Amino acid sequence: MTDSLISSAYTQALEVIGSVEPRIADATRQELADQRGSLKLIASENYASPAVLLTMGTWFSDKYAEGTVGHRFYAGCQNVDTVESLAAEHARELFGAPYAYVQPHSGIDANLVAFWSILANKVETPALEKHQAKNVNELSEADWEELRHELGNQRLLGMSLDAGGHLTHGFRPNISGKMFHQQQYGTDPETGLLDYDAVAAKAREFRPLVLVAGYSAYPRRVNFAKMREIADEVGAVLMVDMAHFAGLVAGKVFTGDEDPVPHAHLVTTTTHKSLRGPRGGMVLAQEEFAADVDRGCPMVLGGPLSHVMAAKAVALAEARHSSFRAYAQQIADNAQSLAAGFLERDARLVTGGTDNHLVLLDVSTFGLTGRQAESALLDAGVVTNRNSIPADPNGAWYTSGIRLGTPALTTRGFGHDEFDKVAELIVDVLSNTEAGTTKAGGPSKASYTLADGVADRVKAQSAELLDKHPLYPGLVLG
Ligand code: DSN
Repeated sequence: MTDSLISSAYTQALEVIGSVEPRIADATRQELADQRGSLKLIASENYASPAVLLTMGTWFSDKYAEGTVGHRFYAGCQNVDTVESLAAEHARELFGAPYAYVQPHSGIDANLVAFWSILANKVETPALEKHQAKNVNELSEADWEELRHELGNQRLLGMSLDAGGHLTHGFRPNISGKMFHQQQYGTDPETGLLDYDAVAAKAREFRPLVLVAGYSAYPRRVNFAKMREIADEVGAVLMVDMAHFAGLVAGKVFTGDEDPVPHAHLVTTTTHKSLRGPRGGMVLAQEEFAADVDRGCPMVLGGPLSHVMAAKAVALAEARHSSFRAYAQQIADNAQSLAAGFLERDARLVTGGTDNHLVLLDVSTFGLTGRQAESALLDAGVVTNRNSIPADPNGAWYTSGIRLGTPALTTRGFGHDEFDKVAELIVDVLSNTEAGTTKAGGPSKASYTLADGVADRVKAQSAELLDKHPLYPGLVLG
């Protein structure tokens, strides 16, 4: 697609939008300017291609299509069928998965679909026997009353939030921690690394129905073959949430034991992180779960977002291109450069480094909480998010860590030298930030002071990097 086509597509679209609600057109322009002008290091974000973004802005948004391909609850879904079939085909081919369900609207939705499909597939209950129903999809209202109690006692073992797991892996405030009787595994207190023997011991004792692997803030690779051995030994279903690293799987950076697809019964993902697609989710499944996964809508999902499924098909087609492998490898190489840049400057990283797409920086060595560090960095145009570290004394709100990811800036073309400079700029900000005090004079976990001139200095140096690697080069809004 040529630059002038993209420029004129967006210029005209914004004119149409602006003629109805100019403030939305203005905010859209401003968002582009803000994203162009800041160092985006949020590990779960990226920049989708213009083709992916444009695909989301069409009349597919207007169509209802509950059901599955060829089996819809609405008439006139022939084009949605084309879109959904293509997205699923690309997903199966790209990941080598027997089955792909591309309807989930988000990662949490994808996980809910997977959980319900496991319950539907594996749970035999007195309620089912009593009513001689074949599975949970055939229960009456009265059966559900009884079943809710029983399903609540099913066991799930997932990675704890402070070790890098996700809310949906059994964290108490999430529905996954309420519908399942859950326990969590952590990481080794000394090394910060996953201890497979400890996970196995916990699984033997707890005997979960579901073993969840995957993470959103663990800076290392996982051996999914070992996780499957553990699941098999205790008769659990292995569900892997690869939302963060789907791009590294697609790009063949994670292969063999590190590729979850051949090892897990179910793999869930988002499509907008390292995979660089539209905001949405997806479930890959072994055949035995396919029929239950297909009941995701209406079991736990609203009608599919056909315009987003179309954009998933476009993004997955992009990820099947050989250039995506180079991109994925560069994400991992850049994370190494970023980690090395911090270590050379005496910063402390959880696990001492990284071998995926993210780095978890312990900011307590700068005398700061994660919240103070996140805010000071934002003042200097560096967009990150605060994150708990293992055994975090500051809890999940203030935290002691900053999570940094390389997928977005790698899309802009950043390489080793740029990421080394990013580490330098971050250390500059954090070493020039002082924790504040509360009104009563005690230490504050939120307030801070960034020394005069630092924000401007860092912004000026960031601008040099950002100008060298423009976001959507050639896209000029008229
Ligand atoms: N919010 C995503 C992340 O930042 O990792 C996960 O849900």
